[in-house]
Amino acid sequence: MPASKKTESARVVILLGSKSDLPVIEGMYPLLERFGIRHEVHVASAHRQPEKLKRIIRNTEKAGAEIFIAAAGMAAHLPGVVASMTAKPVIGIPVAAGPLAGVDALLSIVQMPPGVPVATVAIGGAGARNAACLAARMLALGDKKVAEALDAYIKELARGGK
Ligand code: RP5
Repeated sequence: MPASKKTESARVVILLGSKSDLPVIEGMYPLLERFGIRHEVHVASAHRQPEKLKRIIRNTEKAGAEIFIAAAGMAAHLPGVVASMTAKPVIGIPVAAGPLAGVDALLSIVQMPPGVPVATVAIGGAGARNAACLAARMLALGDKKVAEALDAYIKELARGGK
């Protein structure tokens, strides 16, 4: 597993359609760390391991998960399937995994039917970083510490940071 914080009480659960998606989410860890957001990562394909996926969602929700982030490539149904299994906010990251360079995944993730939303970010690593920032913005609504860390980050961006 990557260098993410694995605890029993992750606030953000990151789900990947395949181990091959791991490099895409690397840029999320430093952001989640600086925002002080406990997180954990699981690989569970919506197509190949639907029962495993269901179990992970059930168990992590029970343990306190507040937001799910799902990254997948090609016919990327993972974020939508996650949104069908939980009422918590779901953020989808399209991964450039096949000959269509992630446009396939983008359209698969963004075109959800009414009532089952997935907040879709950009394709690849930039989108993954925004997924971390979006999760922080959601948690900041009810968490002063996260709000302060987010505010400091936004000020850093204004000074030319990245
Ligand atoms: C998707 O298919 C995964 O999310 C990955 O992006 C892509 C290829 O998966 P692997 O064949 O590398 O496992 O389901």
